[in-house]
Amino acid sequence: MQRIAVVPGSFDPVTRGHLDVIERAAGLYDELHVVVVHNPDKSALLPIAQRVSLIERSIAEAGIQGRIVVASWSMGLLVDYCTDVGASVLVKGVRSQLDVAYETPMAIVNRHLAGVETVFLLPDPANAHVSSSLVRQVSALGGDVAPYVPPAVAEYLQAAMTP
Ligand code: COD
Repeated sequence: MQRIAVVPGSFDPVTRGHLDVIERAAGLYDELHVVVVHNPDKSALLPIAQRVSLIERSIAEAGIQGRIVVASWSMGLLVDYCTDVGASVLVKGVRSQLDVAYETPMAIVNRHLAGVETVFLLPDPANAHVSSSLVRQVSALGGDVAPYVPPAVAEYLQAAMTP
């Protein structure tokens, strides 16, 4: 039986921390879906299609091995996407107690709703401080985001911020 997992996120934009989780998850499952989901609690910088494109470019640049599908989902519950593609696992990165507190109820509800389990990966310590919101802030204030994001994203943000 194929082991299929989903790595969901806002990915606004995708960071080196996300990419590390994607790469490690790709090594654990036969097929991985990286799914861009609108998070209504956050105000977005990039359109969803642009986030998908930057993830695709970043995965290609990094030469990440494995069968990876990049998609977006706005049709309802995330577990419905999982059911549609035959995925039984969600993979999420947890950097802190705050992430654990945010993710725990969702993990329990997703298991109750559809029997989808959530697997948590600890971040690489080199990326434990990295978040998309930090990247958006540094970029908006004219700082160098290259240490925090894949090259394709750094290039895109630099071009977008250049008057
Ligand atoms: N290192 C490791 N992991 C990281 C790092 C890092 N540096 N940065 C972020 N992560 C992890 C996050 O902890 C998260 O697991 C994932 O990467 C995505 O992060 P973000 O910030 O891009 O995305 P979020 O947190 O805004 O995404 C939230 C979801 C959209 C995934 C979430 O809201 C969700 O699962 N929604 C489901 C909607 C639903 O069906 N609800 C009903 C039942 S719960």
